[in-house]
Amino acid sequence: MSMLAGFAVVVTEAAISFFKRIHAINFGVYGATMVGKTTLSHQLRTRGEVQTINERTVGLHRATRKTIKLDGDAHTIRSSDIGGEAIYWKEWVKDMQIRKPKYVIFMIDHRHLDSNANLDHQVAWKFLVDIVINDYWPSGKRKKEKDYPLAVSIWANKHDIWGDKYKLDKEKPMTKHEIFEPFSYGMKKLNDKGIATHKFIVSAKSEPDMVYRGITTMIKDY
Ligand SMILES: Nc1nc2c(ncn2[C@@H]2O[C@H](COP(=O)(O)OP(=O)(O)OP(=O)(O)O)[C@@H](O)[C@H]2O)c(=O)[nH]1
Ligand SMILES: [Mg+2]
Repeated sequence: MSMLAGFAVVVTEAAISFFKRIHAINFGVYGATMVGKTTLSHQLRTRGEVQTINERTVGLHRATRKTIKLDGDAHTIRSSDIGGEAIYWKEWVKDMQIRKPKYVIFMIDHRHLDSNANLDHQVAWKFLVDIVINDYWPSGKRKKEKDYPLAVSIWANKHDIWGDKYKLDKEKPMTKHEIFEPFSYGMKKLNDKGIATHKFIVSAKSEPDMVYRGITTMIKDY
């Protein structure tokens, strides 16, 4: 390679890296109350152990930028923190309609494994999937191509709490873990609509590298 061509490669790489840092990719983070959405938002801004959060999020907190760096690769994302109690689900819809997230993270924890009677995640998931696959927004406005996310990922959070009780089978990939089972029908509906789905296990409170890897994988793979 001539010196000039080498210089051009270096300049191009620097420009791409600068663009990735400046250009924020919209993420939507949703899920039932207490799954760890606010914790995730803090993790993306601080990287480290996030303090225990005792307050429920009320309504929608304006979207903020977060720059994450993993293996020398930096990306800037933008996400809002919205309450997970059912009264705030209409705010998830507004957030999707206004910001049009390219990537959606639906967070869950292990409460449905602890109790068959607990349907918090399943009900919230059905609500989300119906909104995402519908051709129309609830306002009646017809969706355009850019109104659909590229991918929806289910993040099973709090692995530090449930990991010992509901162990990962070493023979099986992480995506086959029983924690994801109730969500497969909704994932199929998303796939049928041409939206990719993804599964991930994290500990938003205490495992920044897992969190950063989850975000980077979504951006790179979809
Ligand atoms: N051990 C552990 N606790 C977590 C983790 N993520 C969140 N928590 C705790 O779970 C509780 C709920 O977390 P939040 O981040 O407030 O949950 P949320 O989804 O924002 O809840 P809403 O605002 O009501 O929608 C808090 O006490 C957190 O400290 C985790 O990965 N591990
Ligand atoms: Mg919250």
